[in-house]
Amino acid sequence: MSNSSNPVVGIVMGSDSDWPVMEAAAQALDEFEIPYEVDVVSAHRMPREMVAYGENAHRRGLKAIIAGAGGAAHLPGMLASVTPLPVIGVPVPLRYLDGMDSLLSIVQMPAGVPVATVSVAGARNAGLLAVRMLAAFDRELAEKMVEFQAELNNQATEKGKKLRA
Ligand code: RP5
Repeated sequence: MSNSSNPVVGIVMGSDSDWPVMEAAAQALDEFEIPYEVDVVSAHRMPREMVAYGENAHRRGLKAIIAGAGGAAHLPGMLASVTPLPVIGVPVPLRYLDGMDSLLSIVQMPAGVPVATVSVAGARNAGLLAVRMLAAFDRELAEKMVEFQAELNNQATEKGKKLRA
């Protein structure tokens, strides 16, 4: 799945069962009109394809990878070990352990192989972080992010007004 033939962000996950969490990343990218692709690339069930995806991602024009996985969540870290691109890891909570297993599997990377880990089920922030990465080299996109932040401010201010009334 993709929203463009020239995606700049890859959203990948260990299983299609991760999609209900991961679709929030796609939604955030849609809001900023960022072209992306979506795929299942399991570190454990399809390791060779996973390595090929990571090794080729920058040559295909991707600028960042958002990788979600649950349980023994090795996908983000393994991708980070074979791609030069920034990898944003999304811990997907499974039935047991409240996502702590996924979080710790993703966040505890050895020095030299960074993964920017968002909160458990934090796929929306993963999408927004990818937008910020792209905005660092795109002034128009940076201005869109400024507007987005102003809107967040307005919403929070309105909530405060309602509570004070
Ligand atoms: C992980 O195993 C996936 O990322 C998923 O969160 C979990 C379970 O996968 P399924 O058994 O639902 O395919 O690799």
